[in-house]
Formats: sequence, structure tokens, C-alpha cells
Amino acid sequence: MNETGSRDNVRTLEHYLQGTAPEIVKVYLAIAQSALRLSDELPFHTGMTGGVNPSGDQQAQLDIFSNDLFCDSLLASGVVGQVASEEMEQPRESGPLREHGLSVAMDPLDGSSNIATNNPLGSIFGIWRGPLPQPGRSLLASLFVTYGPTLTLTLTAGKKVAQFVAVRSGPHRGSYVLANDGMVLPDTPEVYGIGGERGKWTPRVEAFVQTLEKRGMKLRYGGTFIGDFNQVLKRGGLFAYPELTNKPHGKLRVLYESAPVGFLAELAGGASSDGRRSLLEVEPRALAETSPCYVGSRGLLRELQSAFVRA
Ligand code: AFP
Repeated sequence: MNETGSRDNVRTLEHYLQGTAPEIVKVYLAIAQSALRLSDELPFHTGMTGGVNPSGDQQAQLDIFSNDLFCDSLLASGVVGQVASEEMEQPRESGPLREHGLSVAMDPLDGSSNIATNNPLGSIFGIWRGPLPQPGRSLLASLFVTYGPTLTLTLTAGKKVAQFVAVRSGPHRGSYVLANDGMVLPDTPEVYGIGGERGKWTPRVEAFVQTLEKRGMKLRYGGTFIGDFNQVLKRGGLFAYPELTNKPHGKLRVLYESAPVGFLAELAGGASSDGRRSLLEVEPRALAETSPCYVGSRGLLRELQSAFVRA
């Protein structure tokens, strides 16, 4: 289907990526194929492993399955030297490409607590050159996948943001087709979703959220960063996993989650922040480092940063 949902005049992912750097194309296609496979496998790996990841989150079978699937396909692409993942203590590497090849940081299954309830899931990828950690401002490209009613890929290679939908039947079966090109994150804010327990928000977070409620914005929070951000990308508003009184650096990992999404948001005309500067300026010293994450409409983010400075 094209941007109007019609099955005519479709443009496939491969066609769209003509003109993109060949190394990035290889990474995108490896992720696209693995996401289709993961989507097919979702019903067969629904249990928990009993283990925890390096951040202490309970690991689901799907966390491990998706991690191995994406790691294997990325390293087999022949252009990736390092894959760092929210699910692994140490990156997996392909020796000869480690220094100068591409590096991918990923959250292979975002929102694993949604597995049991069949709510949206996602996967997030940031692509850099050379070993990680690196700040978001050095990103070459980023991409996220949503496993919702449809399987979508939203990507940028540093210019425009485009969204593709996987087609499961008909002549284009097994391909991704362009659903939205040159996406623009609306500056008129409509929805917001804020993570963490409300009682643990810091006073300045609480005060800012009250201003959102007063201006009539709608609360939309589903517990998957990617699902919630995708609404903000389409409808304008704010997603935040904020500073908490017991977790001043929030929950979301800079490399695996917030920098790749911040990169995409900014290229779509939106903004990102850790409360005082763009998420792309955060310099993570460790792979699993976290930071407060605010991402959405540009004007709203400007207001948030000014309000935080005054508080
Ligand atoms: P899980 O993958 O452990 O479900 O965590 C998802 C996540 O990292 C992010 O996708 C959500 O926005 C956030 O955590 C939800 O966290 P809360 O349950 O604390 O709101």
C-alpha cells in the first residue's frame, strides 16, 4: 500500500534505499528481514527466562530470541563490526571490522512486559561507525520497528524520516512498502505519555505534566517507548521517561533507546532532551548508561527545558 493505503503504485524499501550508502542499506535490510521473522515467531516464545539483563530487567524468552536473531543477521551482513545490546553485558564483535566497520546499538525487544498482554512491542537500532559508546550526535542512521496491528519500519539515514509497512499477502508479500515519506513531527501537541510512578516524579516533572493536562492534551501511555513515541511522531506531543526521585537518570538507555529515537525525532522536525540539552549531546561513558528522556514537539520541548531551568 502507498501513503493512502492503496495497493497501487507501491514503492518498496529496496527501491526507496537506492542512493543510500550501501553499508547502511545492508544493515537496514538485515534488520527488516529479521523483524519479519521475529514477528512470525512471537507466539512461540512467550515465557520468561528467569534471568535478568545487565540493567536488572527480567528477561523474557523473546528478549533472548530477538537478541540472537538480530545479532546474527547484523554480524553476517559483512559490514558490522560490533553489536551492543540492552540484553548483553558485552558487545558481540566481528574482529576485522571492529575498529572501522559499523557498530549497532539495539534494544531488540522494547516493551517486553507487553508480551503477556498482547500490547505493542518494538525494536530500536542506532548505527554508528567505530566502537561504542559514542554520543547520539555521531549517529549515521537509526531505525525502529513496531510490532502492532501492522509491522512497520521507521528509518532515517540522516536526512528524511520514512515509514514502511510489511505486506503479508498479494503480489508484494514479504516486502516492506513506503507508507509515509518525509515525516514531520507536528508542532501542535496532542498526546503525551510519561513513564515511571507518578509519586516518584520530581516536583518539576509533576509541575510540567500539570501544564499538559491543563492545555487539554490527551494521555496515551502504553508501556512501550516505541509504541508511545510512534503516536507522538504522528500526532505531536511529548513522550517522557523522566527523572525520578529514586532514579535521577531515569530508566531508558542512551545508546539502546533514547539517542536513536532522539535522532529520528529531530530529523522529523521534533526535539529531544535530557532536561537541559538535546539527547544527542549526552556522552555515555558506559554502554547501558541511562538518562532522563523527553522527546516530541519542538515548541513543547523548548517550554520544558525553560521550565526546568526556572524550577
Ligand atoms: P520493558 O522492556 O522491561 O517492558 O521496559 C520497557 C521500557 O524500557 C520502555 O519501552 C517503556 O517506555 C518503559 O520501559 C516503561 O517503563 P514503566 O513500566 O516503568 O512505565
